[in-house]
Amino acid sequence: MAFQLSPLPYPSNALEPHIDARTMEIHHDKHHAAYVNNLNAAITGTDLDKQSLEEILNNVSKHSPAVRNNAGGHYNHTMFWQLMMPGGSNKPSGTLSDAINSAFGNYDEFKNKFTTSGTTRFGSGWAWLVVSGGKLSIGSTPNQDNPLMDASDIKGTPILGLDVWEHAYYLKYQNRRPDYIGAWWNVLNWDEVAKRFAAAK
Ligand code: MN3
Repeated sequence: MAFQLSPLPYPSNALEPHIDARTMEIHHDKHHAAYVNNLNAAITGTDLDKQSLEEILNNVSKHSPAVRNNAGGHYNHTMFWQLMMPGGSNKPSGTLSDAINSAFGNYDEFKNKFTTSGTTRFGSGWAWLVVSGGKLSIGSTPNQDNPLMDASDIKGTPILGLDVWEHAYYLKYQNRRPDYIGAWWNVLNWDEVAKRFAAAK
């Protein structure tokens, strides 16, 4: 087995009331598990089973739709769980805060722009904060695409990602994606974003 599903880094009810336990269980144990299983099925017996996830994503335009969707799904969700924590953390500080202010004006402008990127993504996809050439930018991708993919419109190292598929919020928020995004800011782990920012620079 090339790739494995890691457990959630906190109990499934740890993000309540913002993200409910049942949604977390189905999202991790069913959706994410399926991406891992389908990715392994798609690469078994090919030379992709010796590549890292990042290598597969970097050249994804050469691979099948099954590899693209499931490699993206595995990468995106692994990152997504780590980017949340019970109760959230303090707003960004230090060099990350400086980079946000320099790219977007201030924290509130950044938050508005990122929220808009998530609410306006049509259908299923992800909103991203990306580092490229030392600079931050915001964008979104459809389906399970991400900014590491050679096929992506927005490219760079993702340091923050938000799942806006209906499976991420429908049980609690139904069609109210903006309410889900508003609640998600409360469980955001900025320390993890800062760590990824430092590594990406
Ligand atoms: Mn998802």
